[in-house]
Amino acid sequence: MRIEPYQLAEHNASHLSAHRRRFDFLAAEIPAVEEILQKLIDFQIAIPSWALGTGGTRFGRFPGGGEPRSLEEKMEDVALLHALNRSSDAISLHIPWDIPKYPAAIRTLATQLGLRFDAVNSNTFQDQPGQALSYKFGSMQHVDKAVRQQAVEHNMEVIRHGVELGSKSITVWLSDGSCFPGQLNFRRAFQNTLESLRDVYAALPEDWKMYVEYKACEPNFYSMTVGDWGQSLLYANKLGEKAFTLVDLGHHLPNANIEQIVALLLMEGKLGGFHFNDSKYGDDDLTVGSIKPYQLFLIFNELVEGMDARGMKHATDLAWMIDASHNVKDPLEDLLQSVEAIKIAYAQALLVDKKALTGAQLENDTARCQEILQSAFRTDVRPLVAEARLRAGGAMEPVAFFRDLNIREILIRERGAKTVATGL
Ligand SMILES: [Mn+2]
Repeated sequence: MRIEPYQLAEHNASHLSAHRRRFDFLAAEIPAVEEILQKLIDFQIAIPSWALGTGGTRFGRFPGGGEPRSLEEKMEDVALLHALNRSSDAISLHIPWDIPKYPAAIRTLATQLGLRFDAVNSNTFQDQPGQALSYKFGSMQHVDKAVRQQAVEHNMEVIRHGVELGSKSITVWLSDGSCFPGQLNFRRAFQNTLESLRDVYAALPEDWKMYVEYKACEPNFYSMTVGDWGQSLLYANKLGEKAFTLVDLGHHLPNANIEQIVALLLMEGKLGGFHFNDSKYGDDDLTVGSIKPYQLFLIFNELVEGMDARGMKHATDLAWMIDASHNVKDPLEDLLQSVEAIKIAYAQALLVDKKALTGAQLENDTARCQEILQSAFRTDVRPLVAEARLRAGGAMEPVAFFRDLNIREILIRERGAKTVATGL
């Protein structure tokens, strides 16, 4: 469905006077407000194709209706999100769930919808129908060269699909590892994986990047062959300058200091991208900012500080993506909330008084350091984020707009109540 400009205008008009009051109050306190607004307008977060349908757990799935039935409809849903928040101008595809049958037509549709293709994602964590060899005991780490070769060829195919669409990067997440002590020779698993990744790396086009995503556990529960940022960084360093580490917020052991990981990867020039989600226990894939908003702010504080230290462009020099999916919310409302949480944390990080913080750090004034960080975190920046969205042509209150227009009901009428987005 398409959002008409008059619908946005009516919605925004109804919220305008309250917004102006809040925004003017806040803006008066922020000297660099125009600069911050521009950064917020520029900052875009890619939407993964698999987040547009209701997620499941291993116990069940409760589809909500009106889910996209095809790649085209997934792109329409992302365009809908982008129309509301003006911050979701890219889609990240998963192969083989989203193989474009007619790439030229898909590219044209993307242009019409104003969307880009973010990183393409390969899948060697499942066996696909008709697949010759099984990934039950791993893919790139497998003891059988033929299985490794099959995984390499799949990744090369993913790159070819990405090239057809104008994508510039591939994210490789491997479920490889072991469930029981003794099952794997760790060194052999690493070497096999490195050799496989090297073959894929060699097939990268000149202007492409490869993101090596790590995960601490699940589906393997004794060891993961790309289990943490150190292992990912080892692979990335050995592969070459087009290979980077990708941080997924849900892929760490409990209480890991993710902000420190981010700072060091940025220092090494090896942070490639981000998968945003939130979690209480493990890879819960909950809405960004729903459980630990302070941690998200601290991560953004390191991102902003580390990118500025290297003269990087916040909006474009790293790949920003959401990777969340679950059972009990409307997926589009969930994504609107996630994008909002990311922009709030980013805006708060932009408010940190860096000069004062550096001064306090150099004087070992620990209490002052905390005051400076928490002063930014406790600022209600929602009017700033709303103002940026308004100036970019979006909706003042995206979730309210989504509900007021009964968008889910319209999608159910268009697509049916029992549609299932492809994927797990
Ligand atoms: Mn991920």
